[in-house]
Amino acid sequence: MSTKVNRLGLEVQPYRGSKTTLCAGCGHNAISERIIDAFFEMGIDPAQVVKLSGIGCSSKSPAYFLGASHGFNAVHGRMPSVATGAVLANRRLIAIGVSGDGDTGAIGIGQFVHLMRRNLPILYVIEDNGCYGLTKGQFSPTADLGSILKSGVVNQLPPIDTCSLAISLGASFVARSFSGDKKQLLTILKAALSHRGTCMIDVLSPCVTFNDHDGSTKSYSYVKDHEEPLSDVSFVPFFEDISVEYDEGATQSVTMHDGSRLLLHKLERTYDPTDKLRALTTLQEFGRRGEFATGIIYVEPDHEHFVDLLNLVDEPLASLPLERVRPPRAALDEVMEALR
Ligand SMILES: Cc1ncc(C[n+]2csc(CCOP(=O)(O)OP(=O)(O)O)c2C)c(N)n1
Ligand code: SF4
Ligand SMILES: [Mg+2]
Repeated sequence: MSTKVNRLGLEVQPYRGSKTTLCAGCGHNAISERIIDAFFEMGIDPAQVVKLSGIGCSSKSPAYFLGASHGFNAVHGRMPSVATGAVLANRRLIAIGVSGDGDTGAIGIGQFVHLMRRNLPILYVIEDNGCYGLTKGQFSPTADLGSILKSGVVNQLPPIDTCSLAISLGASFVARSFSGDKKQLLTILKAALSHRGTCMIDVLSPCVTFNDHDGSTKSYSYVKDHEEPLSDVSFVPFFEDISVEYDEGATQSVTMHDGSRLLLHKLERTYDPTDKLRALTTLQEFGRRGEFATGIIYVEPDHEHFVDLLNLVDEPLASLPLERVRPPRAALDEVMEALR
């Protein structure tokens, strides 16, 4: 029996990680599986990847995928600054950050805001269960108004919509998906891996232990009933022959930075993910109805990212020899002479 290999000739094994220690049925486990599939199918060298996270059940996930990649488990809510340092030190790394709704929306909100406005090249996944799973299920800032805890406590605060926030701050690829929707999540992850800039994906990911009951708006049954894809997304990577046939009137094609093609087959409504204002009003409209719009909500393939903005040299800073980092004596003498 022949084993499936990707375009690098690698089997799926190096894309896997340790055995999960999360609860059976936790949405986060399904997301790890899709991340493994996406990196394998895109043929990305695991040695070129850095995985980053903060603290929480979600932030434990990078241990369960890409076992052969670099990794850094940061302090609670502080992953964005560690990620920024890693990406700037080595611009050739492909960075994936995994966070939770608490890690991002509460203690880490300040860091998240600046990561989005810088449009750092990173795939930033929020595993969003509307609660602090690791510390026994308290409400997080993405818990919906009126959502009820198992203990009967009602949430009286409005939620932070991480997608609206990311779009208004400057992230250039923003999506929402559901851990239970294998096909959509895999397609979005693959498209995100072809983008250069911040890809913020909020994945609704039920916590089966503390937040999967009637009264929760992040339970499997609630999300299944209230999720509506904006379009049926398919994706053709740059290394595949782009000869797909599609009906011009019903499908919108977006060319990604690396030449990959995103195909959005319209459902009954027309949705243009390159229209920022429309993306924001769509999120508001859905939120008001207690529903979740899923799919690629906003994409801006040509938005300048942070590494280019800083005009860094092509060679990673981490491997630049000292002679190229430190000006020679003559250059210093010249500066001193000019100041006389
Ligand atoms: C500085 C600091 N404050 C508080 C905690 C306690 N703590 C650990 S995980 C967590 C919340 C995690 O929630 P989330 O990011 O949503 O992840 P989940 O477990 O739900 O996946 C908190 C408050 C901590 N570890 N460090
Ligand atoms: S407590 Fe909740 S979030 Fe944490 S592993 Fe269990 S199901 Fe997942
Ligand atoms: Mg959480």
